[in-house]
Amino acid sequence: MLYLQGAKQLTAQDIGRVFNLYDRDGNKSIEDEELHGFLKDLMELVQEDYDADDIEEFKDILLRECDINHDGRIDKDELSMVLVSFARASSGSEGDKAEGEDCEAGAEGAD
Ligand SMILES: [Ca+2]
Ligand SMILES: [Ca+2]
Repeated sequence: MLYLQGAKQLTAQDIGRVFNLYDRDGNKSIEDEELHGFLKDLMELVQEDYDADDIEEFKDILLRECDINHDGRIDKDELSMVLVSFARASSGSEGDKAEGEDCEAGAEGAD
């Protein structure tokens, strides 16, 4: 949570830390329950009131926009795009943000 809140000045190290935090079994990807936990934390930052359906919907959007290799998991590169685009969205106008597209643009300079 704390890492995500400080997302405006993300470094590769921060991204690595967030990744390790959520990749609990250490298989280099965030999937299933790990992904669910990650989405839940993100959801709490943007929305006070949410339910399981909101998380499912959020997951669909996130995987559609940021799961570049379409394996249904989030690897570190993909996570960095999620975080960068999320940081951008949350530092700009709140609420009325465009979904998607920013993800791929965020890939540049992520390394
Ligand atoms: Ca994992
Ligand atoms: Ca993936």
